Amino acid sequence: MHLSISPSDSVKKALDAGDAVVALESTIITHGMPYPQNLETAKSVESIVKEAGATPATIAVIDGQLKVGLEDETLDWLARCATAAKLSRADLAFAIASGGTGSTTVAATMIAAHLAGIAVFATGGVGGVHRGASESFDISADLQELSRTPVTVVSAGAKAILDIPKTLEVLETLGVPVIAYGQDNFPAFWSSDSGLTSPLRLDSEKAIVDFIMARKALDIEGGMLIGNPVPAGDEIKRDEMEKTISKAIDNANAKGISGKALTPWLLGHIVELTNGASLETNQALIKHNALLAANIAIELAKR
Ligand code: PSU
Ligand code: MN
Repeated sequence: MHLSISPSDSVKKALDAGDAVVALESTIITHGMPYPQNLETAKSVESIVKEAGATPATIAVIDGQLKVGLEDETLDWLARCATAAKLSRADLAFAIASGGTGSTTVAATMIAAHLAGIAVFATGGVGGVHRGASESFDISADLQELSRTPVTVVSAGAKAILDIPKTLEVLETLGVPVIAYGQDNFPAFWSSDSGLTSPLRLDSEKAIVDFIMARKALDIEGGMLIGNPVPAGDEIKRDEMEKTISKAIDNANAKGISGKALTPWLLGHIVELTNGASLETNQALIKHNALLAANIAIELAKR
């Protein structure tokens, strides 16, 4: 079987010219935010990347085709599609082989980006070790992916619904560099500060690209995780968020929500519990990440 990636015209042109391209995931569109905020956010994230001087490549599987860069109509359609599967490493190829349609998580977006030749990717928050993982064994495939696929992932940290200390521990075990951007502490998605010191800190795009190049020169496999703190004006403080999160997790447990459904369910429920405030923060942080990712991709394209 011959797998063809289907890059959009603009992505193909940018890749052929060696210009800066930023990969974007689609699970945040189909499972991470409600319509129409999901579409508005996806569109403004693409505009931010373009205005910064890079080309956005939103990734998804549509009718068995691995799309790298979505046409406006397709993005519009996907944002309203209630039946798209959530695809990670385990099921990306399944969707392609069976002609299915699905959105890509951080793990699956990294695989597709690397295949297409894209080295930088912007998301909201990566998956990680869930609270209670010692019982549930629920650890996102995003972490393993970071250890094997050479893509730099710009996030606002690990979602605070996770066990962040254990997530950092697993990343260290897997040899994944974790870098806080412009501060000492690792950010916690809705909050700029997780209360935990980040293993590494860098303060400029140039320093990040120097690090990417040094890892390449040493032939070290895998990607790296950048934690870009949510802007101060958009954050929800950690203490305030923590109350909402424990309530949401209790409700998820009471309803028996688990597996792939857990992250989307919690995100949706937290939007309800915060009367939409968490959604606004989510929108702000992903836009902020898109800009940093574009600047890293532009710096990388110069080398
Ligand atoms: N960040 C968001 N919203 C999301 C996600 C991340 O702001 O919906 C998605 C990403 O696609 C991430 C996935 O890869 O959640 C993690 O899911 P899980 O915990 O099931 O691996
Ligand atoms: Mn999981």
